[in-house]
Amino acid sequence: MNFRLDGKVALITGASYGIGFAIAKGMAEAGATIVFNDIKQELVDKGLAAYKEIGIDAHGYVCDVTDEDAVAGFVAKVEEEVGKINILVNNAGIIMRIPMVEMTAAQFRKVIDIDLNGPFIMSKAVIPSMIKNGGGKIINICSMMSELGRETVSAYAAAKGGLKMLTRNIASEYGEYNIQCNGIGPGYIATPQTAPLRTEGHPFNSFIISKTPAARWGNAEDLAGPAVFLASEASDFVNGHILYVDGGILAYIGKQPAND
Ligand code: NAP
Ligand code: GCO
Repeated sequence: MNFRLDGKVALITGASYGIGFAIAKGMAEAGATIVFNDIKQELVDKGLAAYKEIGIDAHGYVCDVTDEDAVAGFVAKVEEEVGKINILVNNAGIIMRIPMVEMTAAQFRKVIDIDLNGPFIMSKAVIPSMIKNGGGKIINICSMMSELGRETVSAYAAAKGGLKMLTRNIASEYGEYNIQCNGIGPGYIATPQTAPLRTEGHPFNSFIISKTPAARWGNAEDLAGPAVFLASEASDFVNGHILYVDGGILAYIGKQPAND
């Protein structure tokens, strides 16, 4: 079994901070060279400084994952400046929490564009050279909302449900080229994205803890081990799978009101 990533180039989208940063850190510890992008130079600079602080010599680029031409240029530049991309993690994503009937079609499209079209655009940009190189790993960051719905997140759930099926389709279409495409479905993780739900006294905070057998929010670091596994040779026969890393949420009905 080989869980090491020595000599591999891993591109993690939107990884200046949050889940992407923790996954990149885990992959760097396993030996990979880290490349990441973000939409603003300021965030790329912040990310580069944060990686440097923990001893990682990462390569950061400005690129919007929804811009097909920019992505093609970005991937070509990475291949020229860093090397062939062996691992792609489609992590960049946004959420808008708006009741569906109040949401505009433009807002809905924006979420779908970043959370679903982005992974499609990034994946199609790296797959041809993965095929030429004899294989590769694509990891799509899905969600509880790939399986469950809740009030206010219609666009996000539609995008993450779609991302689950894009994952299975990439596995189906390119598995014969030794490309494994799997998803990670994080539970509720303490990052800037969920900060508005975790404020002191917010009812959602205790709601999530009561829904999670682990009785806590996840940390971004909880995703690192599963991501390294799915990026390594140890998972070479795992394809089209969504690995839920949720402290047990999907297995659980939620805390009973009284223990009887
Ligand atoms: P986050 O803290 O908001 O980080 C997301 C990153 O993506 C940010 O750096 C963001 O940059 C970047 N980004 C947004 N739009 C982009 C674009 N068009 N092109 C390139 N980069 C872009 O989110 P997170 O909580 O770490 O989540 C990371 C991923 O995990 C997302 O796909 C999210 O949906 C998913 N997820 C999160 C949770 C959770 O509980 N936190 C659970 C399940 C799944 P800006 O700061 O400029 O927006
Ligand atoms: C929300 C949350 C979620 C999580 C995550 C769950 O408002 O319900 O932000 O959607 O971030 O994706 O897995």
